Amino acid sequence: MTFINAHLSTEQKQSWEDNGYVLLKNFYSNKDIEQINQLVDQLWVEREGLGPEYVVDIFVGSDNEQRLRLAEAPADAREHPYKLNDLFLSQQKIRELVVGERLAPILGQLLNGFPMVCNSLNFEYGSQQAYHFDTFYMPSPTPNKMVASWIALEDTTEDNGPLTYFPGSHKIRPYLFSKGTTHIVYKELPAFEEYINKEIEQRGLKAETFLAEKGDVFIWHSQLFHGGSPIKDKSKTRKSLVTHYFTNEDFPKLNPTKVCEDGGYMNRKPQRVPGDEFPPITWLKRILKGN
Ligand SMILES: O=C(O)CCC(=O)C(=O)O
Repeated sequence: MTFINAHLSTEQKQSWEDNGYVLLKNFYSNKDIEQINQLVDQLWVEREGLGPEYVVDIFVGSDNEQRLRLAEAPADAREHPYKLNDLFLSQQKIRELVVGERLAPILGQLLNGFPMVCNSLNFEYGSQQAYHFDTFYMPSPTPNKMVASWIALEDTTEDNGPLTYFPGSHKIRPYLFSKGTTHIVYKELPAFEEYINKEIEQRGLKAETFLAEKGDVFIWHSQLFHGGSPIKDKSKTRKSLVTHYFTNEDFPKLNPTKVCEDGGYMNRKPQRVPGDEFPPITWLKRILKGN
């Protein structure tokens, strides 16, 4: 399949090549975004009646971090950093935003393939996640056949934990851990850090932060080194929606559910929570093995 180059401007294509990201300013309207914010509000209110497909990580970044079903989350969990996982599995409004007819052709162009959502994360606060490559967790079978979109569900400021990244870091040769892949081996992080710090210094790369406006969409390359800045004012929310995509071509046995002509999503099981019975193999490993 060949994808036409009709959706991105010359500057945006240049930014993808040079910096490893594309910014789509004011891409979604206030109305589009408010639908998502209202949906999240409604899910929290009605959570006790929700099914097992609603999985949340609560108290993220603290000693009390845990993964559980949203139905079992205590009300105060919403006042601290959390990740509401994979709403695309059940919510059409999320699918339409993350891989609907407006965004899917752009993702397809960047991936040169049929974009397929593999996971989504709704944040209400900054993630404060350490700098990382997404290929630590979701390496695509074919290198560079994965991208992520970040949709601003409200404005970002210096205080509420903006997204941060090193433009140009996607050109750094991917670090291979001892298993010969980019998949993270935690005890080898010190060696990785030595490698990446040296690369960043030699290339003169400088971290930038993205002060987003509600409705902006930022798309990054799977090898862009990025993370979440510390939240300076803990009372401030920073609502955002992050989605990671593979291509259908990389998973020929999968039959993604189409959201529009140009994109779809993996119709897969929700994430396991502690206590679940099914075998101790993650959905991603199952998919990578082709079953
Ligand atoms: O939104 C953020 O702060 C970072 C999210 C992120 O790094 C990710 O989901 O890969």
